[in-house]
Amino acid sequence: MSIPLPLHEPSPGAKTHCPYCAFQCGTVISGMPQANVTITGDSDFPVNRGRLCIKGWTASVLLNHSERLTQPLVRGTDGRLSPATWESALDLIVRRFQETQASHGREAVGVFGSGALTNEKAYWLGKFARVVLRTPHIDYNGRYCMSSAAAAGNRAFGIDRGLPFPVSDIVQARTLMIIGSNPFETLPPISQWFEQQQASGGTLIVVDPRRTPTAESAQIYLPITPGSDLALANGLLYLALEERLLDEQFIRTRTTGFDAVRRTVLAYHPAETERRTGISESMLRQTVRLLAKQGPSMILTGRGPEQQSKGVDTVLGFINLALALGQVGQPGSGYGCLTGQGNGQGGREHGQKADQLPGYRLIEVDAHREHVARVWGVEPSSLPRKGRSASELLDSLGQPDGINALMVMGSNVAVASPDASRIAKRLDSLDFLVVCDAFLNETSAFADVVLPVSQWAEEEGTMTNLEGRVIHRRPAQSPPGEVRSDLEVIVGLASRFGFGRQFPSAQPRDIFEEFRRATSGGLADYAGITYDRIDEQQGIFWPCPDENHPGTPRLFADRFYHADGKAKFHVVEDRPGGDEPDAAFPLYFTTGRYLEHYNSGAQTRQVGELSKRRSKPGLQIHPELAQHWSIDDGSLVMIESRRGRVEFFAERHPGIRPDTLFAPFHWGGRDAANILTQGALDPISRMPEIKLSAVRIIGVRPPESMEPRT
Ligand SMILES: Nc1nc2c(c(=O)[nH]1)N[C@H]1C(S)=C(S)[C@@H](COP(=O)(O)OP(=O)(O)OC[C@H]3O[C@@H](n4cnc5c(=O)[nH]c(N)nc54)[C@H](O)[C@@H]3O)O[C@H]1N2
Ligand SMILES: Nc1nc2c(c(=O)[nH]1)N[C@H]1C(S)=C(S)[C@@H](COP(=O)(O)OP(=O)(O)OC[C@H]3O[C@@H](n4cnc5c(=O)[nH]c(N)nc54)[C@H](O)[C@@H]3O)O[C@H]1N2
Ligand code: SF4
Ligand SMILES: [Mo]
Repeated sequence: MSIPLPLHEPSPGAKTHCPYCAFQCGTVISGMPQANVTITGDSDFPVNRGRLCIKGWTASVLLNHSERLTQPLVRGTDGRLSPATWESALDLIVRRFQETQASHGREAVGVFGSGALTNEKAYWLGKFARVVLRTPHIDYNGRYCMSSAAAAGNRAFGIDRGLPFPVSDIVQARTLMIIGSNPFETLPPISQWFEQQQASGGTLIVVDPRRTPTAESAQIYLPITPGSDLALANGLLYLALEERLLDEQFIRTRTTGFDAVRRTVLAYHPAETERRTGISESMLRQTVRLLAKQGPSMILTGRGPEQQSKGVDTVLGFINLALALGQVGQPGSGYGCLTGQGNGQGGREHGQKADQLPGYRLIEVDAHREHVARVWGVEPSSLPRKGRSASELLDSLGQPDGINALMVMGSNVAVASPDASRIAKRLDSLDFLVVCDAFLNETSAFADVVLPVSQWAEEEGTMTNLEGRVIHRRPAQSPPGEVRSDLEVIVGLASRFGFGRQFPSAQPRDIFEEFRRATSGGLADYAGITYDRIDEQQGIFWPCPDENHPGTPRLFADRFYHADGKAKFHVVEDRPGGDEPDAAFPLYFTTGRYLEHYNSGAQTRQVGELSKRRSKPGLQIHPELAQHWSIDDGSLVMIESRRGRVEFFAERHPGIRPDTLFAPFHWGGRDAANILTQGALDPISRMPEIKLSAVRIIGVRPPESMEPRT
């Protein structure tokens, strides 16, 4: 079967959005299609207001790139990937999936999705796994990203929307505390909102083991010991109690469960909090007084406190604090999580997470199964139950009772997963791997079939940004060669499996209509959103239950989303991480991002200008620690954890804690920071602990010995 490609006439000056992060900057793509494309910021789009970061305006390079995949590739008996026709590639996938399921059972086929996929793709992929493959094992890279904050939001507020208010609300926060996020480098155009906040007299507090560019811009910087954020949250609440800073009326009328929390935090004495977090008692007192007395105050978290084996409890700790101070609900106040991937928000709402169905419905709730099964025209009992989380799914590859055949759409798991050497072995032990991507990457190196798919500016769909604003990704040019869309891949496979009726179209607009019905009545209700309404209103905030509904920019003004309308406090206790420093591995190792690269680097390492600026990962190290080891800038430093070794070049930086080393995770192979990291899981969110590992320095070579690697 071949589906005609949607041909879009080139439209110079086409407005769309950036391919990368959750800020989803509005962009204007101009120039001749297939050549000399330029990308500029869309000054009409109210989130970035014309600004872009360097990744956004260099993304044009990806469109007509020489390394772009344009034909399906199939691994031959010679072990090499060679061009094949779409028919033969799709036929092969279906045959191998069927053989795997016949010999090992339905659950032996798995699917791995992505927060980079549009809502339409995420929806179609989740339906494909549940209806066609009937496997419970579908999960996605958002598990590494948003899952802890999402679980905490659901527990405390009864709903998970990263920011429960528009970014413009930041301006009204007189006190703003950012914990473990570095938005000046990870969501750069957001800095305009912080600048405005400070210009109108607001105070910015940043909590990070490194003095990042974001921390540099703050009035108060708290250099926290890695992994001690939960102790900080409880310690601040202790001080709020002691100094009688609580909003008792808010606690009484809008929340439940505070008494138990009050009892537990009484154990978090300031001296102990100071010892645990490395933040002085006077700084702790100053912080809590500002949050309580200089309101409205806002607390935002990023991946620092979330990517820990206690990530959910940590976020709940900060939500407890915001609720106890009565700082939730009015403009300029509240707790928010800064979402990461382009569609990190929508990606977690529409059914590619192991426990979820579209509209933020839950796969283990009968009423939810019935609604979605009705829309899909299948028996509710035919839908699988909850499957394995991302880390557990990957760890089961090739194992007894594990996954034998896997399809990956939109993630470079070989680079992005903790304990990467172990994941490489797991990928290698698969019987069959399919990767859909626009470029080859470290994961497709293990693939049996690679399918070339279209990129953002060649396709249409909706994305949901960090504010919960649903936006319109518009096509600017048609895809090259034989490239097809992810949606066409799914439809091509489904029809070969005999499910053409359930997957009647690969057109995003058609799929969106079914998707609206599937989400209708769910928490993440998109039923009232249409492409036209998005265009007219510069995006629509969910929930939006019908076409006359204006959308919901602000949640929580009058009520929370639990049945009683109240927010819930949760008792949370500090505990050690999965791999704390000890005598043998005395240093903290943490990871994060450079401004110039995006995630696994699969896309940005293809962009010459970005690679020139940052061609490999550096190791951030405090000058005192460096001196102890005779490390200069550029020295090659071998780092070891209990999982493996990586050699980085040193970058001395007085802004990092002397007990902590930092490296970005944007590179693969021997440069992969994830060789060192560990995957202890949060018991609730199943988030792996990529922000916290114990390491030691085992060797130093001088800068001049830098020879090219073979
Ligand atoms: N340039 C760029 N921008 C991006 C991305 C990218 O790869 N590159 N990726 C996008 C995605 S998917 C995401 S999820 C977001 C992530 O955005 P951020 O959350 O801002 O990014 P990270 O650099 O992962 O982590 C933030 C900070 O956490 C700190 N940290 C480490 N350990 C701890 C700790 O124990 N406690 C505390 N409090 N802080 C700690 C790190 O030093 C780091 O500065 O960025 C998005 N935007
Ligand atoms: N040590 C450490 N590890 C981390 C993190 C960390 O902070 N530290 N952060 C984690 C986080 S927050 C995240 S989000 C992950 C991200 O890491 P990954 O899951 O690897 O995500 P990306 O590198 O963004 O993208 C992966 C691939 O998707 C492709 N792609 C993009 N759009 C599409 C599409 O529409 N369709 C298809 N088929 N392919 C597409 C790209 O070309 C790329 O090859 O990494 C996690 N890993
Ligand atoms: S990477 Fe993020 S901040 Fe940079 S231009 Fe793209 S959407 Fe905007
Ligand atoms: Mo992320």
